[in-house]
Amino acid sequence: MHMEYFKKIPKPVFRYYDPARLVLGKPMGEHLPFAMAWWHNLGSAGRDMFGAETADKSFGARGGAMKLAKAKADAGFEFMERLGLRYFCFHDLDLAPEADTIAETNERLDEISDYILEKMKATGIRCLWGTANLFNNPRYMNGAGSSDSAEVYCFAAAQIKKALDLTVKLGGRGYVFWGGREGYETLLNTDMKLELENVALLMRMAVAYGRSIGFKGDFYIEPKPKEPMKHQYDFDAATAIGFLRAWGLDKDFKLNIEANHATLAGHTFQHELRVAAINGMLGSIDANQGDLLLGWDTDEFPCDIYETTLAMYEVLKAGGLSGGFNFDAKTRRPSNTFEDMFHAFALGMDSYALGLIKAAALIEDGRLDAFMQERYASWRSGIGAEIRSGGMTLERLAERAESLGRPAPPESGRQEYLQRIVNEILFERA
Ligand code: XLS
Ligand code: NI
Ligand code: NI
Repeated sequence: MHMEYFKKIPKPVFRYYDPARLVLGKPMGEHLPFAMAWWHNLGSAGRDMFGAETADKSFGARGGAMKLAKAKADAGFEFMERLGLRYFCFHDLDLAPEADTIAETNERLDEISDYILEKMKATGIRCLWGTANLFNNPRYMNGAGSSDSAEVYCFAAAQIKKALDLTVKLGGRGYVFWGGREGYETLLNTDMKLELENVALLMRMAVAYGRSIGFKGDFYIEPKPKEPMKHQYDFDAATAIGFLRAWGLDKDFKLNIEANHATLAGHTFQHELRVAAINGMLGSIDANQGDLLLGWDTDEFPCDIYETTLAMYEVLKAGGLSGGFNFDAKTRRPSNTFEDMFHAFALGMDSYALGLIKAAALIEDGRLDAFMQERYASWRSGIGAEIRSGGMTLERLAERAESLGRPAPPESGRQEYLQRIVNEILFERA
């Protein structure tokens, strides 16, 4: 038996998260398939641009890369079990570090994924999604699928192929493309058209390969407007959807929406979720929170109940996620103990649980829906219904306008009334 890492840390007591509690007739645990991000929780130790690591994530391992990789897996499964997390997400190189050759790296990945698979079998913990880290190695400095170099592109393909093998081996529900370096620093040196075409070709090849090895899940694009690149091609949900449709990838892909990426793009999280949902592409969520005073991806654990409520409102309205809620989040640099990791997940899980409870209450209350019904009533009968049926012409509408004389002004949008309802439900009822 390996060592226990977290034995001394008291099991967190959840205030709202109760997987068995029924919300809108479904257990909370089914509404909220939470996942641990391997990279942050087992990898990030607080290094930033100005300072060294503040936490110790060596997990007592000594004597080489594979020892550490296994210690991380041990710690990760112990952590997930203690918290009741049922899923994890990974990049290929989170599991084991890159070696000198592709063959050696793949050997390492085979070994560690065998090890992880055993732990999955023993615990029932599953894989939400996998991905390839196509941003760390210097070879990807100009992008992976969008690199200027065809040779670099081949390396990216090799990594995606192996990451798909791993995702299938571990039974992942999804496979993510987050194009951190797919973008540019300056258009002076960038053939944007060629780069975008190449990214699409790479995704097509990934779909073809994935399906050929039995991957039945969804591929996801995770939009982000910038960072590390000055401009990222998958800027936001609308941009990614347009791209997927233009290349016929929309049947195989959905979106993985990250809260912090939404606000970096100048949108609310709710906006990005709505855009994905109305296009039938809301797949999965990277559940974190940004800092609106900072222009980068701070990846904080979510604590803003107003935001988790509106997010869960969108998720419930969309009929749930085929993916899940991945805490792509890390403790703040000065929160450098194992205990902080438990507080962080308890914070995130409770924030989403409370958000779910409140979103369900908003739906059951019915006043928001009732107002929406009333607001758009003119589209359900008469001229509105005729327009909606698609058979109208501009000429006929112009005639109709003339016959109206002076049209009545539209009704009030009643924003403050609606915001009062949200506050009432958030703060006056449990
Ligand atoms: C970075 C992204 C990354 C993806 C996975 O901003 O959020 O962590 O989720 O590559
Ligand atoms: Ni993310
Ligand atoms: Ni991010």
